[in-house]
Amino acid sequence: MSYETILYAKDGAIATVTINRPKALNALNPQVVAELGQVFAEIAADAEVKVVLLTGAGDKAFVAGADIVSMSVMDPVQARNFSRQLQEVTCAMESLAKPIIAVVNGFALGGGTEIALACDFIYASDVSKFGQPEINLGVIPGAGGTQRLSRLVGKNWAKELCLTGDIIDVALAKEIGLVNRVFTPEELMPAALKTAKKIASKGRVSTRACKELINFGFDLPLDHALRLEAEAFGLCFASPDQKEGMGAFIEKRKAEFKGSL
Ligand code: DAK
Repeated sequence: MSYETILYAKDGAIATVTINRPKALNALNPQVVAELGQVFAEIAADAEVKVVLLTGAGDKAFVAGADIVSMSVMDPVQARNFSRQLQEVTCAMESLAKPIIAVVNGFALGGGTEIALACDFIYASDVSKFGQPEINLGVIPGAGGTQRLSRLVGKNWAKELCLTGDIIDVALAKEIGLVNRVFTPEELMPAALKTAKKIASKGRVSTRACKELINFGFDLPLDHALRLEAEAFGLCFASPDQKEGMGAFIEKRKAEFKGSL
């Protein structure tokens, strides 16, 4: 499939999606959001891909938010459709059976922070900045900023960010747990790739189970979530990767996981 506002590259089991509107700091207009939906559907159907890197083109921004120029002329129905479109993409990312690492290389604001939050974790360069500035535009975060952000960093930090609209630097983003790791701009992509390759070397069934249990078990009562964990643990024994992993340990060799989903 070909795309106009994103770049899609595949190297074996690693797919890289680059939002490519650097002149507008990779702001999310309806076409970008539609193409993100398409590329994640393509990735979901591609058995070869095991891990995804999501980043922004250029050296200034990951995503500076939803495109304010496009939004400024929307009527209520168009705004509602755009809203659903973005919510569906973030939910599809969360539901994707393959981990997505957000590789944040500059501003991640508004919808940019929200897209990063829908990934499985965030690696960022030391020049990155985060924030939910929607309140300055007379609106609120609409793609998870009030929900995924508060679940990740706690209600009080989420409230401070959403209510002030402040843009915070990466050091504070790391301190509050929004970002996992920080690198120089040059080190960022190689580090993300190294982690992606490590994850891609694991079994598909166990990787998927970990992502799904952490995402969808988190908000359940603990005893319910633990039961789901036990079911998924059992399911791993249906995969050849369980035999390979335990067999390799006993034979004192490196495991090679080749099971399919
Ligand atoms: N939209 C459109 N264009 C943008 C943009 C944006 N969000 N951010 C930057 N640009 C454009 C600028 O207009 C400028 O274009 P030209 O003037 O060159 O044509 C170019 O990118 C470079 O930006 P600046 O000249 O402003 O660069 P600076 O370094 O001076 O400033 C900045 C960088 C990131 C601090 C500044 O550009 C800025 O404040 N940008 C806006 C950030 C922002 O407010 N983002 C939040 C947008 S609201 C929803 C889901 C999600 C959302 C809404 C609903 N539903 C599911 C309900 C999300 C909402 C948002 O994200």
